[in-house]
Amino acid sequence: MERKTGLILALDVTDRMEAVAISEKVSGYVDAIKIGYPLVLSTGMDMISQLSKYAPIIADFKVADIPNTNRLICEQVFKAGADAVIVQGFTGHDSLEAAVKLAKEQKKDIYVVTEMSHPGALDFMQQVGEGIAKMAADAKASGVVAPATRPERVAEIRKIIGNDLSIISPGVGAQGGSASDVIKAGADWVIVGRSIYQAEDPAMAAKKLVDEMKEFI
Ligand code: O7M
Repeated sequence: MERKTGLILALDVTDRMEAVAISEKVSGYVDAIKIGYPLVLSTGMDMISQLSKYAPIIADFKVADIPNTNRLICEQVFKAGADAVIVQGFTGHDSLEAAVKLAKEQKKDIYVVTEMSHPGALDFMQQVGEGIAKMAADAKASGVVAPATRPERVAEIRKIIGNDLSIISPGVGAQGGSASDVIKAGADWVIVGRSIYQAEDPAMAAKKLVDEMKEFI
């Protein structure tokens, strides 16, 4: 994924027309559009190819299965037109490697969730986040997902993965994180949903974030 603005839209709306209208409005400000269960379950897998004309599509299915099933899922998602798939890391190295191998064959990207951005991530996930980050680097994934709500953790994860992997970071705005703070801590992209798609003027909201990050990118 090429970094021009540092912004990824998380398009968690459930209406096809609304999804298309927002994508059209913000396409000049985003490097990718992340879509997941809310939009795909309500509209269908063809939403991926329909939106791919506005920006590269990151399919957020947080895939978490045995290696063979991970591969089968990623195969279908790439076939539908996605440029990247998000997988969970807690399933371990073999599950991740199956997804990365397929992605490399198809010149696509895999992003691995380390520690999530919500408060409940402290119950279990934070304790394994650093190990998952190391595993993602060893497996040569394209990048990891790390929390904008905890820039200090993003800085830690950056130290572990070095500069070969990207960090894409959700939790800005509605969850309390700051775009410029997490970019300064080492993230390459912020993933932003509600602060853009619920804004009165989504393009203006996206532009504001891009302007805020500009000097740190
Ligand atoms: O900006 P929001 O809070 O409206 O949306 C954030 C998006 O990022 C939403 O699609 C979440 O499902 C996703 N997300 C998190 O909020 N926290 C995480 O730790 C991980 C993700 C995510 O994208 O995982 C791949």
